[in-house]
Amino acid sequence: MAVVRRPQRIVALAGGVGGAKLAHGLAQHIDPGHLTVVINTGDDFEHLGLLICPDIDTVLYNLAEVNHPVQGWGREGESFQVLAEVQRLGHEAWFRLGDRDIALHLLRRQGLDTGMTLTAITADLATRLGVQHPVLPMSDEPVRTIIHTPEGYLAFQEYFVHRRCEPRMLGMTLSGLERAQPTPQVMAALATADAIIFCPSNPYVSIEPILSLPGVRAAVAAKPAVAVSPIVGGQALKGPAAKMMAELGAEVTALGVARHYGSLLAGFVLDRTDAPLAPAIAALGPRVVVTDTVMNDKAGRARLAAEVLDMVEKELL
Ligand code: FO1
Repeated sequence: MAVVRRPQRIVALAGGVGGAKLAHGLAQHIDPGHLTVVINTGDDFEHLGLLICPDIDTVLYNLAEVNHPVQGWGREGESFQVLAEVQRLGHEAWFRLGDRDIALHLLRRQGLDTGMTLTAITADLATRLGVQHPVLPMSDEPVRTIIHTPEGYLAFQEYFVHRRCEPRMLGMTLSGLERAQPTPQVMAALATADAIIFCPSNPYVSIEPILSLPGVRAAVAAKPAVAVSPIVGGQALKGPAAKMMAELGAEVTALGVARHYGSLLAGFVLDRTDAPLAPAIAALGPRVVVTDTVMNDKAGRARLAAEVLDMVEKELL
């Protein structure tokens, strides 16, 4: 599909596979000068001497169209020889880091060791992968999502991958938030944006860390923002968003998502399955679009992105 030059400047907030899919859809319509993707880094962790940034890499791999086609994260055509050897040498291997993925992580490690910021390293990796749209980590300082469970505090990937999200979530904290700032690049993108899009990412563990950085929520509140619901028919399309919402006492519906974002929203996009909720969401304030939000392939990503952009252009600007 040809890139349609849309004059508006869009900032997409993203984390996880749903966020990467919509970012890829948006990138099919908007030239690199007008779309910036701001990424959650709360899922990041140090592992085997490497800095793993799942949400950054998932967006990079999806924009470069080299992502694993089924799981969404990681590389297509991946092998796991290094991991197998790590396991043979007696180290645990619950985090499935593939060989190609490790190559990218070695370059990230080298960049960090030479004093580059995560923002500069991400821009360099994007260039190497042929990604032209700016992909910005939310912060260059470490912020780590900690999940509170009846068993105690669990680091995010320990909870998410190692424990498969099984422990009940009682709450979360963002370790390091008190020392972290959004990057100047993120603040500049927000300041010059005509509209912000909250991708269909987990509202708690993907979008909330970005909004929690000093000044970000206020910068977003100053612009028209549209959220795409990650909840369809009471289920998360991928990941633990529905389970988390239920455990945190939120209503596990698109309406619950709209309530969570509250007054930040000028627009809301929900799936046809949830059309009966549209009036209640509209009553909260935002303009509402009902459409197919499930992105099954590249064309589906582009189609949903076009609908979101049409709403922004026709109703919010
Ligand atoms: N998710 C899993 O469920 N299991 C894994 O072993 C796993 C490995 C992995 C390696 C690199 C990477 O960038 C992502 C990876 N993910 C894995 C996904 C990731 O942990 C989550 O999707 C995100 O943190 C949630 O947004």
